[in-house]
Amino acid sequence: MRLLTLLRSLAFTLIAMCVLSGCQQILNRLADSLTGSSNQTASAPAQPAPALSPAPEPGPPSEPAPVLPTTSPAQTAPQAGTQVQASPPTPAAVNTAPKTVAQTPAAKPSPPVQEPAKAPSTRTSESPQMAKPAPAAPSEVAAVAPQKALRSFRDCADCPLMIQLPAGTFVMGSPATEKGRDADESPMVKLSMTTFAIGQTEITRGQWRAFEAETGHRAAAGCLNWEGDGYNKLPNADWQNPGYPQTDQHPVVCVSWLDAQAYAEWLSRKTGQRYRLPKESEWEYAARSGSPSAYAWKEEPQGICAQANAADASLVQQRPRLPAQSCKDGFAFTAPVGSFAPNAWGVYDMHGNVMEWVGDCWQAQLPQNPDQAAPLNCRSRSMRGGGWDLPATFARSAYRGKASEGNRGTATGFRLAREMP
Ligand SMILES: [Ca+2]
Repeated sequence: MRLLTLLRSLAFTLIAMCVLSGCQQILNRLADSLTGSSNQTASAPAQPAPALSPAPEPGPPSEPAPVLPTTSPAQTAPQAGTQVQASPPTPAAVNTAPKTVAQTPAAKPSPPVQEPAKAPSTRTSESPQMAKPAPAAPSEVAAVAPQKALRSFRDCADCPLMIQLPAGTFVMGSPATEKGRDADESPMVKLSMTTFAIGQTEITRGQWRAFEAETGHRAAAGCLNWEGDGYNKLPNADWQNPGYPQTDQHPVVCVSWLDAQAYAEWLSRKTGQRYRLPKESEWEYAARSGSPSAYAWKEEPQGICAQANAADASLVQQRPRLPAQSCKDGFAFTAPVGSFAPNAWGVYDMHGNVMEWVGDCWQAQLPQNPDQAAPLNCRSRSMRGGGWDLPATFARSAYRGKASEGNRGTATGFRLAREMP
């Protein structure tokens, strides 16, 4: 009886729970608990979340590889285009290209121009120009140098004697092998000369005196004197009193390029002919008179005392500080014009005695086209020929000096050229 009562109360409880919370779920739970089976595999824990996180990790190492090739061309392209169009490929080439472009124009001219003097390696750069003409010159000029046939003339009684030089070719400048030469005697150039006349001698003090008397031109006092280690201006020195004795047969000194220009213009007006200072090319043509060597007489400087008036032992007795040849030429200062033998064309004192003004503006290199008009505003003028105050090397045919056109010097004079109609 008691068991029956217990069953009845259990059944009653179940019915009541069904009513309150849903019979189906309760029945399912009851069945599950009785059978031990499970349908829960379809719910929460089966998700693959742990498998996703390792997947992106292997990605990062491989990422830079595809990125690099695309970014580097993008960076180099604009540089190559704007700076140097010619060198596209590597960044290194792009960076260095602007430097090389900037350097090349400056670097090109300097080697052939500046270094010829002593470095044997640089001879090769000049040899094509030098080796060719040097041997050719003597025979060429020898063919046009019949000394006795050269015509000489004066355009007036007091005018300088002029010698008409033959047309011909010659090589201006000195080879790298010439002793004592300077870099500005390069590059050598072969020139064709038309006929012209050049003064047989330097303009003398007597001729200058006549010019000043006739024109009223005055070459001012104040004359530069070579002291061996620099120039000293002698304020009271002038062409009449240069600081050493002269006669009217000596070359005039202490005259500037501008003074000489005035003399040439006066003589041109006086004669109706075209007188002027010789061009550098004309001066050297006349000095060489067919000789391709350093001096017209084809000898080394040791022999200069027999040929020309340079700084010598006579001078050292008067001016002990001046470098000089050890031989004696007999003249401490200027010599009367024509004291030494003329060259093959009958022209005197192209080597030594006084340094001679020429018409050209100074150029650091030999002018390759001497007929080109000179710059209008040049202040430095070329000078040629050495002088009584300088050793023989300055008297070489190719030696080039320069000075301001207003300077006057105790060893500076000039001679004239005349154009032939
Ligand atoms: Ca002398």
